[in-house]
Amino acid sequence: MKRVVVTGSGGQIGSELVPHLRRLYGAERVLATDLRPASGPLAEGGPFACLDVRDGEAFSALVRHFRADTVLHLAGLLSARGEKDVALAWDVNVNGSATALEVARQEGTAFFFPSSIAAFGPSTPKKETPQETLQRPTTIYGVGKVALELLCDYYHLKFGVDTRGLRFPGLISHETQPGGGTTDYAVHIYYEAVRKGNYTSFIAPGTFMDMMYMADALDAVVGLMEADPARLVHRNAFNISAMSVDPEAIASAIGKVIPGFTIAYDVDPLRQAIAESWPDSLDCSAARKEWDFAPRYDLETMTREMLDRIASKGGRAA
Ligand code: NAD
Ligand code: AKB
Repeated sequence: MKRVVVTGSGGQIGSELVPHLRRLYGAERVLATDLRPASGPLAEGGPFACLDVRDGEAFSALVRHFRADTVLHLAGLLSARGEKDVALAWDVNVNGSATALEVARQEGTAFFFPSSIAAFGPSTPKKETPQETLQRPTTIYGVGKVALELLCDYYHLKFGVDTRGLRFPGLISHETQPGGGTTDYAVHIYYEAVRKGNYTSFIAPGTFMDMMYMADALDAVVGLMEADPARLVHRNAFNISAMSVDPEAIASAIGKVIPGFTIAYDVDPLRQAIAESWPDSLDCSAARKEWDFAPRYDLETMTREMLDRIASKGGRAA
């Protein structure tokens, strides 16, 4: 991974992955793209271009002119937003991703696809969900993730494209707000803790989902894309997680840093139903074995860092 094109780079992951890659490989070697013009570090820290991933010709031309060897394809709509606009979610998440994969084939690049815990459904074993198991998701977002996991494997087998993917859990970060997912509460809670000392959760107590701090997610993307292909038994996509938590567990970790912090509940039926259809906890042994996945942050260390960073920005989102 030496010359990289990143799609959807203005989102929660891309806004941190692009600067991370620019530090690793050099600013001029990472082309950030998104639908709309970027401002701030994304645009000022290195090359940026507007790109709708559904436009295959424009996409191919950018990758060719940049002489990219890797496409990291982050553009997409998250789970709750997808349920509110199914046609758009299908168009961007499936048609747009299939276009991106075809560009990678034509231009001879490696391809990274971010799958999700959403690739599982209610019939999947809920605890220590295996790497390979039943995948019958009940959201349009999850259906798209399964389709792309399979398509990425197909492109590897049929055309030799170096496709690799991660099933991200909910990602917790303090740079860019999450873009309409079910796990968003696990970010909002930290902002509200700093601003108000209390939080009203749209996810019910006792609802466990996998989560991970953004720093570990960035390391995981680089670790997987740099991994020796001879060690990879799996490709699309690896279970990864750093913790399995419910809102009470996060609230209790925050309470140790902000005494008196309280949590209340006003459950959103849409996002609660999605959360209940996902696993409680993933088995990440394949990622550990095949490319040494090892997250550094647990709930306590992540909580301290989230609260420190948000407080240092006066509780404001970037
Ligand atoms: P986000 O919603 O924060 O950002 C997505 C970006 O995609 C936005 O900047 C948006 O402008 C862009 N985009 C939307 N439609 C586009 C189009 N047609 N062409 C080009 N760009 C377009 O998402 P994120 O949280 O950064 O997630 C990135 C990827 O990782 C997504 O595929 C998501 O499903 C996956 N993922 C994220 C999480 C998480 O917790 N953040 C967890 C699992 C998987
Ligand atoms: C969402 O909640 O939609 C995402 C995800 C886990 O895929 N954060």
